[in-house]
This record gives sequence, C-alpha cells and structure tokens, in this order.
Amino acid sequence: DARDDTADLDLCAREPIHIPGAIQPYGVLLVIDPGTLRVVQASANAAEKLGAPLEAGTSLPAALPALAEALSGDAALEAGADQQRIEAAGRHWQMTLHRSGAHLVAEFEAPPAAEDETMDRLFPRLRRFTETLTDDGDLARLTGHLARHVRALTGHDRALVYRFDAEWNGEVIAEDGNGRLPSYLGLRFPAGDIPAQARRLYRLSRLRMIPDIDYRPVPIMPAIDPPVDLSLATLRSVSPVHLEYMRNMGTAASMSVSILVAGELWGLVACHSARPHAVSLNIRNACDFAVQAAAARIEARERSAGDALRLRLGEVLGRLLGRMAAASDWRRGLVEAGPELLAQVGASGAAIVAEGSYHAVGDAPEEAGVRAIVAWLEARGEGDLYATPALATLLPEAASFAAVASGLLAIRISELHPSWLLWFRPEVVRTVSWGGDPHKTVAEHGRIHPRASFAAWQEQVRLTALPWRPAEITAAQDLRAAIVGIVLRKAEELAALTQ
Ligand code: BLA
Repeated sequence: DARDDTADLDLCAREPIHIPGAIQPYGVLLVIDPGTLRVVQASANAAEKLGAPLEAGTSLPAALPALAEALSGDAALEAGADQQRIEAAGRHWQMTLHRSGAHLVAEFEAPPAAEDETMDRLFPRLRRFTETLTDDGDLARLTGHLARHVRALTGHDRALVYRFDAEWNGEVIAEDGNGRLPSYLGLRFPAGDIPAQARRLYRLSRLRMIPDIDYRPVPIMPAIDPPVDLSLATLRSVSPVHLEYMRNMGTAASMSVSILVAGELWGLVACHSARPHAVSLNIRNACDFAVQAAAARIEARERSAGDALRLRLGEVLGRLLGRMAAASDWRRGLVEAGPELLAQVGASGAAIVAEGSYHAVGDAPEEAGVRAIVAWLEARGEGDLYATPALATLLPEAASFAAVASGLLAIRISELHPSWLLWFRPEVVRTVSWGGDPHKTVAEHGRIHPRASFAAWQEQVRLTALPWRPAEITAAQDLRAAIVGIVLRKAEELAALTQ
C-alpha cells in the first residue's frame, strides 16, 4: 500500500552513497594529506597498479616522486578538480584530482589506447555538435540530437534523455539505440528509482560510470573515522540496490550525465549496454561538454518561454486594472472583464466570493461547491495564495465537480473577511505509461529490492488538471496586490467622504 511505499523509499534515500569506503576496479584511488604529502588511504589495488608501496603513512616524494611533483604545484592544490598525466609503473596514467574536506583525492585511470579518442580527434566532433545545436529551438529535436551524439561518442547500446517532472518522476523524452536493448521512449519512471540523495549528488558531480555491474568493490584502506566523502570521486563504488535494478533491466553497464538547468537537476542522459562497456576519461569529458552545451540551449529556451508568458500576463493585468479602476465596484470590473480574468492565469472558470456576494465567470462549480472550497481554505488557515492541480485528492467532496474544477488557484482578497478570488481548471484524464508497476518495490529482511519487471504498465490519472505554471502563480499574486491596493484606496476615499 501507499504507506509502505513511502517507508521503503525513505529507506532508499537514507543509504549513505557518498561514503561507500570502496571503489570500482577500473582505476586506483589515493587519499592524500596535502600538508605532509603522505598517503592517508589507498585503494587495495594501488601498490600493484602504480608499482609503488602506497599504504597509509607512505611519503609520496619517496614512493612516487612524479605524483609528489604533480601535487606540489600551487595550481594542483588550489584546483577544485584537475586532470593531468603522470607516469607510474612504467606507463602513463590520467590523474583526476579534487579536494574532499581536509584531504586531496587522486584517481588514476589508464589512458585510452585508441587514436580517435585523443582531443585533436574529439574536438572537431564536439564543435560540429555545438554548431548544429544553435538551430534547434525544438526540444524533441534538440534532445534527440543529444542522445544520438552521446551514443556515437560512447558506443553504448542505448542512450536516452530522461527528464524530471515537479515530483521527480522522470520521462524518457528522447532515445537512440542499436536495438540490442528495449526502447523506453515515452515511458515514465517513479521518483524512487533515483532517490533524493542520489539526485543531490548528481547536481554536484555531473558524470558517473558503471562499466560492469558484476565488479568486485576494491576497499579503500585503512577505514578512517570520519570516512572520506567520495561524492566527487569518479571511481566511487555504487549502491548495491542500483546494481540489482540494472540487472533486472537487463543492463550490464551504464553511464549517466546530469543535465543542469539554472543550477537544478533538469534531467539525465543515461546510457546502457547489455554487455560490460567502459568509456575512457577523454570520451567522458567530451560527453560532459556536449551535455552542458545542450543544457545551456535548454536553459535559454525555458527562459525565453517564461519571459514571453510573463510579458503577456503583464499586459492582461494592465487591462484588468483599467477595468477595475473604471468600474464603481472592482468586483463588477473583474466580472465584466471575464475573458481577461481567465487569461490572467490560463483558467477556464473563476468565482469571486465574499460573505454577502457571489460572482462567477466561465466554467465554475455551483455556488454551494465554491462556498465549500472557501470554507475549506479558511479552515486550513491558508495564506494569501493557494494552488493545486488536484483539488479532489485533498477535498473529497470536490470530486463531484472535478470536471470543471480539478485545478484550483485561489487568492485571498481581504485579511478581515473570508473574501476570495478563485480560478478553476478542468480535469484532464490522461494515461501514463510507467516503465514497470511503480508500486512493486519490495522490502525483504530489512533490505529494499527494486521491481523486477520494466514492461510498460498503464495507469489512468484522474481528478487532475494541468499544473499551474510559476508565471501564472506570479500573475495571480500581482493581481492580488493590485486588488488589495484598489480596495484600500476605495476604502480611504469612502472614509474621506464620510468625515
Ligand atoms: C541511481 N538510478 C540511478 C541512476 C539511474 C537510475 C540512471 C544513476 C546511476 C547510473 O548512471 O546508472 C535510474 N536508470 C534509471 C532509470 C532509468 C534507467 C529511471 O535506465 C530509466 C530508463 N533504485 C530503485 C530503488 C532504490 C534505488 C527501489 O529502484 C532504493 C534503494 C536506488 N538508484 C538508487 C541509488 C542510486 C540510483 C541509491 C545511486 C547509485 C550511486 O550513484 O551510488
């Protein structure tokens, strides 16, 4: 049932994925004290791979002079994250460096062998990609283009663009694949599939890779207290629940890149393969660059759409103000301006309710229904503004008029009397296709298991209107401020007359 779902998901969100104490085996990790240049912790494979004794306490200038030198530059120590080449055990390594608390974390990966993975080969491809992006005003085309480009870079079997909604459910809005894995295009996935702490982490650290879900974690030794925060470590060992999820999906390898819009996690580009599949650091950097370039286009698009809407709503407000000022009673002014009153927030009905008066415009519930909504708002002690796209899920008696009023946007006009302006939106019944029944998460012996099937699962969503957009909510606030100003001015004029 719903309560158990929530408990399970809380459990998921509590897993401390930033301190696993282990890495994946596709590289080597050292935790270093920047003051003394001594090793604080080393992944258990460090000595063998880097060909030097690297247990805790080892002095780097003696054990790995090349590394000590790379670390001693000011730039290396100041950098938030830095990449450079160093030589160890007779070969080159790509080293990525970042700070974690008082420590430096150095990660080492073998450089790509393939000639076409050098920056001079990758750069022209990236340039062509960003050039074509500038023409793409259309989101489906832009994200489709992004999925194709990222998959062409990484060689995974499938790449998809996954977009979060307001509740952190996600939808696959673009996809590119070679047919080896099923298509998820158009499917939704519940918020719990990427729990809150993982989403927080993916805002800080944009790219992650799991080359082989059957890997054996390499411990970082010795364990220390408090443990080192590996949020920004590429090699960080991942949640076993997520590995089980990938197994259930028939995927052996993944890589995902955060799409950040206005600093928030907007979505992910997620890549999968049916067989183990690793992607070199150079290619990952190229993917990060491509995704950031696309994210900037998405941000520009969203900002200009928001600006256009705000401009239009501002014009409507101006006309409404004119009507209210010209009318003897502001309520009459608003009712006479019916279509504009609705356009102000994109509603299909409205009602203005005070103790002694009632006016309706467009498609509104019966007066008794509207008064029931007002009584409910008053009883909840709501502030000056209240908005919901699904009134009947909160106020059961609203189900009887859900067809006209599933969406409610309400502003309180007077602090003294229960006097409200309400806008309504009709129910929009939709069918949502989920990637598997989202209620199938199971808890067993205190451990959570992800659902086993990802076959499309249809759900009818009822009693829900299109959500109110931020610009529409702002427009309602602006109208409220204007009304309160007019009501006050009229009251003052009246007071002056009667003096
Ligand atoms: C992480 N879950 C993830 C990641 C993705 C998804 C993309 C990022 C890691 C990666 O790139 O592989 C989810 N993968 C999806 C989705 C699709 C996909 C939605 O392909 C759709 C096409 N997951 C669960 C449950 C839990 C859970 C019940 O289903 C609860 C414990 C946890 N998922 C979970 C955790 C992580 C995760 C903890 C973080 C893994 C990590 O970075 O350590």
